[in-house]
Amino acid sequence: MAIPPLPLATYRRRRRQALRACADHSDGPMPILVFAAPWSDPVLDLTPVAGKHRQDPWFAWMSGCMAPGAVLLLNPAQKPQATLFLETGDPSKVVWDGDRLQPTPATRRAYGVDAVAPLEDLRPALDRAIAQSGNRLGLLWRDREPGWQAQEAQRWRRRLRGVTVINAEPALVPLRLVKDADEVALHKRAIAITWKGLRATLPRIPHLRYESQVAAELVQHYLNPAYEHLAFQPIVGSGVHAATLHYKYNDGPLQRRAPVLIDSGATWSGYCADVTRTVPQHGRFDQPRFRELYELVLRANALGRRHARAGITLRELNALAWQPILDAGFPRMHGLSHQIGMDVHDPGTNPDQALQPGMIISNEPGIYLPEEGIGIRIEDDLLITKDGCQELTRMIPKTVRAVERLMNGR
Ligand SMILES: [Mn+2]
Repeated sequence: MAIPPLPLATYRRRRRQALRACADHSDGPMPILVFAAPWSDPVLDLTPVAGKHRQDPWFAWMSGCMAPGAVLLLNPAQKPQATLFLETGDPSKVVWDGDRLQPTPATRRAYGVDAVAPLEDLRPALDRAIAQSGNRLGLLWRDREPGWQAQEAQRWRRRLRGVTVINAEPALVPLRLVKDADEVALHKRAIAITWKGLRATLPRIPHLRYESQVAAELVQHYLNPAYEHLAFQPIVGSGVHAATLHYKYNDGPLQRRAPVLIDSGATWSGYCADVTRTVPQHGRFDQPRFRELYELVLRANALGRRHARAGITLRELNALAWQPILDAGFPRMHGLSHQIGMDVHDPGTNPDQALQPGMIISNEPGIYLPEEGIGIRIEDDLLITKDGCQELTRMIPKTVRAVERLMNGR
């Protein structure tokens, strides 16, 4: 049984906060139903090595439980308040599919929920909870990505005719924005793994021939410690591909002496790192145009770091950090920052909300000139503090000297 990565008290607090936030958001308490990711989901299954289940971030956030196909029911009207329903499977199939998490007292204690039950018992418990809360139910799905969650929600809506079903996600998003010290520690571990991968892979680039080889070497390092997931499929773009913002093919040759842009991240216990470095294929910044633009992006990145602090909004931070790039006549192609957490783009990135201590945001200015075969982005992860920020990715080289030193084995 996988142990929840955070103290059980944290999950209990989150569930209490979720019920309260949902009640405040829609005039009164209602039960909340949260779905784990199904057994196999092509959107969530980011591991190129087949098999490992990646849990839905909302379900993991509330339960710490990795079981696929499980459902968590929070009923504010009675005890047990939090019940974990598990897909127990067919005992005769264990030899084919392996053992599944069972609703036993040990499971209940391990996850700190009030009760555990087989999935078959969900319907009566749900009907009771809905009846106790004025015929209302909160479900969680992402409007921005129509995936299995939205389909599951639709299915339940059809089944529960006459029940008012709301999407609880908007009410709960603020709860995930500020990370506590335990979460920051997990994020730091994801970054440490990412650094290990980059440290091993960047010096290899002059000896490799294809973008796919760079991606493969990185992935090997990211997946190795305890077989964790990738935060997302790495982007490795050479030359004109480095100037393609959402390049995802990684199937081109490494152009000699051209920039190689690498945007990637490991995870640890569900928390994502998100780091971009852009390096010269041959390990030297000796192409004047690339070097000049690189220093410009580095300046913007430094401004982002200098001005990131509690109280500033992302809109204000964008205006300050992009200035040198705009002054030099290049367009702003994307935002400087997004929230990072259990999703690499954590929900709740809002340009007009003041940053708070405990938020983790990206700092990722860039210049993209496809016609010149140059794309440059330098991305770090910043932890917002009371009077500034901590650059969590500061050990990963980015100055011209430090990158050249790493790539040339010095
Ligand atoms: Mn990013």
